[in-house]
Amino acid sequence: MVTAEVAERPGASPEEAFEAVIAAEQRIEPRDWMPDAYRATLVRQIAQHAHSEIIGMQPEGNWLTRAPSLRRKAILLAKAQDEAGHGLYLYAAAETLGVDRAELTEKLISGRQKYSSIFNYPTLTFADVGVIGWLVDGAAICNQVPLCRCSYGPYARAMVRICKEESFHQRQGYELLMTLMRGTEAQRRMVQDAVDRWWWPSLMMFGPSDAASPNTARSMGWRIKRHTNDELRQRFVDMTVPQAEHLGVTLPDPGMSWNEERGSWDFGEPDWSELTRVIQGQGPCNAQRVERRRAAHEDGGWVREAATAYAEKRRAEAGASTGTDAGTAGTGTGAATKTDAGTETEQENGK
Ligand code: FAQ
Repeated sequence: MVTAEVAERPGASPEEAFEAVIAAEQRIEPRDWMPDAYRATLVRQIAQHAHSEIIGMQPEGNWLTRAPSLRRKAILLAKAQDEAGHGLYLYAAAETLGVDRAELTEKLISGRQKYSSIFNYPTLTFADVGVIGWLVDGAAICNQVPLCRCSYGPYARAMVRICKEESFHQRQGYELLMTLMRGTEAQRRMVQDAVDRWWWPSLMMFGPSDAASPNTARSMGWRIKRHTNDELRQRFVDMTVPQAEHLGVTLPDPGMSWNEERGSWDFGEPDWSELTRVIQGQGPCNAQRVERRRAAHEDGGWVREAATAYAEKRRAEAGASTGTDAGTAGTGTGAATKTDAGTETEQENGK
């Protein structure tokens, strides 16, 4: 809610109230006035984030039927289910901004909205599942913990729960890799091969370099983003190097060295042309990922129809028993749906 002093000052314009809330480190909520560009930036980022969680189930889902033990299968299933849940919280957060989840899904499968580049790489062995947990979820945590302090309330609250679950994901990945590293020589080679393939794509998850990032300055001004892409990438490298040493793997960056002066690791430049290609849809698995998502969406059409018919029936029954008009009692209007999604997100995170 808008509670900053200046926001409550009689005669303060909506723009002044908005700026005051941001400056006071308070939260903008769905009913508050916000600039169109702030709304559009949030819709872009939250939708991209939600799509990433949903598409992100595919690379690991590839191993659900081939996990080497019942324990590993149960863990992987739980992780994939968490990711579906993250997608749902994030779509609900996006809906509080006045967009519709069906419309966002349509934009994803028609290539008009992005999802994270990282999910366009194949998972060739079971070690990839461990490396995704360790590196990809590790990078996601670095990027997402600051988003818990994002200026937009529903997004910030959704991130609190998501980050808790991502921590479990990272630990399960690291534990899987530790187990493999204690195994045979072939298993250790398999881990090293997976690290070699996922290291650079994981660094690229943080987005282009600051010099090539058109959105960072404005998003930081609005306190949507709290750190630049390069700052978070550095934080990830510093966190990961000792973990790699403990695990006994080599990070595939011969130029990496400790910089005493900065108290940080110097590391090589990712291949930015590869990131551009993958974002533009030319990564190894882009076509397959979007096609699977489209097929799943079409296959699920009957579920959506059945759920809609059931909701209508319940509404009609409720209207008949209270004597209220079904249209007024229900949540069929755009505004009501918007509000419901926001409240749901808040309740989820208040648990
Ligand atoms: N991939 O100006 P910037 C996860 C786009 S969740 C694709 O720097 P911004 C959990 C960017 O959208 C992973 N596109 O943009 C999990 C922009 O597009 P535009 C997802 C990218 O927004 C784990 C353009 O390039 N996490 O992993 C990428 O300020 C395991 C210019 O870039 C989030 O979405 C990329 N890597 O910063 C699930 C976190 N990077 O303007 C399953 C929230 C940039 O042309 C298994 N998002 N672009 O439309 C963010 O923090 C930010 O949006 C950034 C990009 C940091 C990703």
